[in-house]
Amino acid sequence: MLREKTKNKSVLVVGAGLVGTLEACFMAKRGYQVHLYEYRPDIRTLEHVPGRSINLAMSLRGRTGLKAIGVEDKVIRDHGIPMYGRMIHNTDGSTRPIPYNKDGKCIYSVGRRFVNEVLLTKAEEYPNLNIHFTHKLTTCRLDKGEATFVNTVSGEQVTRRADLVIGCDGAYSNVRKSMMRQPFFNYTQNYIPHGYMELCIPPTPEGGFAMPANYLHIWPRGQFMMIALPNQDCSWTVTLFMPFPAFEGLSTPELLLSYFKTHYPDAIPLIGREKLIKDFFANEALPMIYVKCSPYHVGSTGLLMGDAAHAMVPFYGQGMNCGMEDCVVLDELLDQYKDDFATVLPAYSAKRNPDAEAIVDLALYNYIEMRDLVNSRAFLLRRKFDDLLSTIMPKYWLPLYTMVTFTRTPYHKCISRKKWQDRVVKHILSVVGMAGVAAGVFLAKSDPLHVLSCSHLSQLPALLSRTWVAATSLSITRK
Ligand code: FAD
Ligand code: EGO
Repeated sequence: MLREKTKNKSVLVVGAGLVGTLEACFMAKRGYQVHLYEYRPDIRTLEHVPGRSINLAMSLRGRTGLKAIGVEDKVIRDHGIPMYGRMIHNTDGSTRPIPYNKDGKCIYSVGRRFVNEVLLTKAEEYPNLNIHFTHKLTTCRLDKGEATFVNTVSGEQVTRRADLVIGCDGAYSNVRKSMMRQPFFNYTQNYIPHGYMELCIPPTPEGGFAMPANYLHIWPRGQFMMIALPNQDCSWTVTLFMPFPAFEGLSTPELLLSYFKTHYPDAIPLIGREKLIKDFFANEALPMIYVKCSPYHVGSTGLLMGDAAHAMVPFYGQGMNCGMEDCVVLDELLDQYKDDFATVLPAYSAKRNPDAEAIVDLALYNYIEMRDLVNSRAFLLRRKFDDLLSTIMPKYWLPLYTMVTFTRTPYHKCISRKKWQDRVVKHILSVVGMAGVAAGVFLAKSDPLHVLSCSHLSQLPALLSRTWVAATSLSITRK
């Protein structure tokens, strides 16, 4: 089974999170000698795993990665909870479901720990893959394919060499840090003013879900937002997003309760008054960062993937999905260029960077848009508008969220199509507006003064033709 070309080559993956473990499996499947290093102990042996976000929304891009190594069914069919749409919660406690689409497409709520464990167990099935837990990367020389770890149990230092070192060590990547002094490596990181805190809605006394289970629940409140994703044990993980000063302002149980009464009254009995107070003050608000850098490779011996390469704010539910798609994209390029790292790595940087930066931008854009939609009515209206257009023009109007979540359209193309759509909407609206003016003029029975003041009407034919040209050129490029 193992291929001649790859079996004598070694790959070292740093970080056994969602992306690192998946990437290690991909490389083991190709026949490489893979060593996977992880700072933490084996999470399968821990009772409690510290860290962020208990569950995540998984969609097509993530599933494509899981499928390639044969664990999609295990995660999605046996474990994932389908969410067929959003459930919008209004301030008065009323709710409204909005399906993602007509054909029953859905996203899945999956447990971070479960997915990571399935991947680790899969990784152990490859005889050419070794996992080294409790090894923290301290320094690395990517240009030499070298990495140094400290064994956090014994204190011992080990330096390893490989043909390729892949950094999948998350948003605060140490591997990335080692690239900072390399000429032409560009890097930015930004914190947003919001923090997040995870709370929990327990199962009902009967042991069922306290809210309709197959939805992503959203409480849109402008600057404040809250979402909830279902867990296997019928509980919900609730994530509260607020600017950090607002978290600090909620300094007493009274202030917390009155804040919830104002913004999320229906959530108080769901979480439970006492539990809300206990959990809120036992937890802390966590920051959100986004990172862009380029290129992702160093020569033919170093590469960054997942959050290490492109951490994003969680407002699109795409961080893990994008990281898992990274693995698929690299695998395709390894096929295309016959596992020649010197060709594959630059090609990967060139192909993936525009798409990764596009989804980092889209996630940030969603943050700003959701933050500025003052209430759930505004949220609904925006969604309705998008859905209306896709009903009128289902052939070439996919709402942005649909394109990102339910297709593998390269992220940068999602943005260019969205921009194109926005231009068409503007044209349609101005044509409609012009037609309105024309009707007004007609009704004014050709009062010469009035007509003069509407001289921009002469632009109408041009506008109409532009809209038409745009529409036809799209239908051509679509074929
Ligand atoms: P990580 O999951 O951070 O894994 C990095 C691994 O590297 C860890 O195991 C860590 O211990 C290890 N490591 C770190 N440093 C070292 C070192 N020096 N030496 C050795 N090992 C090291 N994405 C979605 O697709 N859908 C969602 O719904 C979603 N919701 C989210 C909600 C929140 C609140 C947040 C914060 C993120 C969310 N994401 C979501 C994003 C998702 O969590 C990340 O994109 C994903 O975890 C990235 O995986 P990764 O393997 O690249 O990094
Ligand atoms: C108008 C209406 C403009 C993450 C709606 C933009 C994101 C954005 C954080 C949801 C769903 C998975 C998520 C929708 C929009 C996860 C997501 C969405 C949140 C917050 C999230 C949707 C975890 C943006 N997907 N999404 O439309 O259902 O719309 F609300 Cl705060």
